[in-house]
Amino acid sequence: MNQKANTKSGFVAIIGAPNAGKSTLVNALVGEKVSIVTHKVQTTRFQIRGIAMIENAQLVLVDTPGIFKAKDKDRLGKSMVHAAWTGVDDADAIVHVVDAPAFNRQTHGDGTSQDRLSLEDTERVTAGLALRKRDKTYLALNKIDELEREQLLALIAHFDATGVYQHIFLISALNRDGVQDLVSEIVKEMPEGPYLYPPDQAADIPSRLMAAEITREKLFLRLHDELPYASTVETEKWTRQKNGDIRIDQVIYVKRPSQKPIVLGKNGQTIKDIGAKARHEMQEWLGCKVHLFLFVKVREKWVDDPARYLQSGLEFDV
Ligand SMILES: Nc1nc2c(ncn2[C@@H]2O[C@H](COP(=O)(O)OP(=O)(O)OP(=O)(O)O)[C@@H](O)[C@H]2O)c(=O)[nH]1
Ligand SMILES: [Mg+2]
Repeated sequence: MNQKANTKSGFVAIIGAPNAGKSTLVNALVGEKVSIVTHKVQTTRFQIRGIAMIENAQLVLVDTPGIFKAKDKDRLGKSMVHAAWTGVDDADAIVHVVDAPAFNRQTHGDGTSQDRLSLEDTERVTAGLALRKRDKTYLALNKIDELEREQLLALIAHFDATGVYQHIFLISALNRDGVQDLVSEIVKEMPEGPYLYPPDQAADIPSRLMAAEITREKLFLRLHDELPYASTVETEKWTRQKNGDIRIDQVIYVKRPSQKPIVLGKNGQTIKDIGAKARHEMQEWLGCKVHLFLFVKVREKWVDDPARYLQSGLEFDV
């Protein structure tokens, strides 16, 4: 008799407030870095699909931008939030990731202004999920490495009372604590069906875009306080050289002329450091030598330019 288990596959949307740890969780599940992570809010700008193979199941993890209250005029923000909810509506299962320590601080009155926003955004996500009334909706209370047991129990009680979630998991995406239980539950609930991607593929993101994301991560890590989040990176050229090396030319776009010297740094030292870190990571990812050329340009209107949105898979008019 043929005992071979049938294959399962499906989309799992990872949503939550900015900075909750969604991309960290996706990377932990995939087992390699497919989505950039920084300590800054609004790091992820569009849907990124990471692919995890777990026994006979293929989980397509859809990392989404954080859900927040975008101001009327904030076109980039609005299209990011739209991309996040689209991920939810297309998914077989939903994982709502919460920054549990931030939520805990805010409910005890000792939160920062960012904690307050995080709590408000978390409640916005819960409300959005309540409207959708979907099954296979899970809560992942993240960053439990920073919390005491009693604090966790209070949070569980709070979220349980909303009636939105079928299961609540306690995880540390950073240390992978509790991640296995979450995965087992998701796999159990995935529909049977053929794999959606080749089993050895880790991500569904074009290489040029991934390369741009790597540089954007290094840029944000280096210049978090000095640059507005609207700075962006684009890969202009990608050339495989005769000797097998890859040459990548990228442009860092800033919004104002005054931001250009910040990115360049004294004697070009800042951009040199950013470039060296990005190149190092690209070499690990691509498994060959990379020659990276970075240019800085000012483009005041990029957040209003439809072409830029299409390039990263965002919808302009939302
Ligand atoms: N202590 C702790 N920190 C974590 C954990 N998971 C993520 N972080 C940190 O939280 C910060 C945000 O992580 P990201 O994965 O970029 O968060 P995100 O939800 O994808 O953020 P956006 O893309 O901006 O919406 C980073 O500094 C992570 O290192 C965790 O389990 N424990
Ligand atoms: Mg992210």
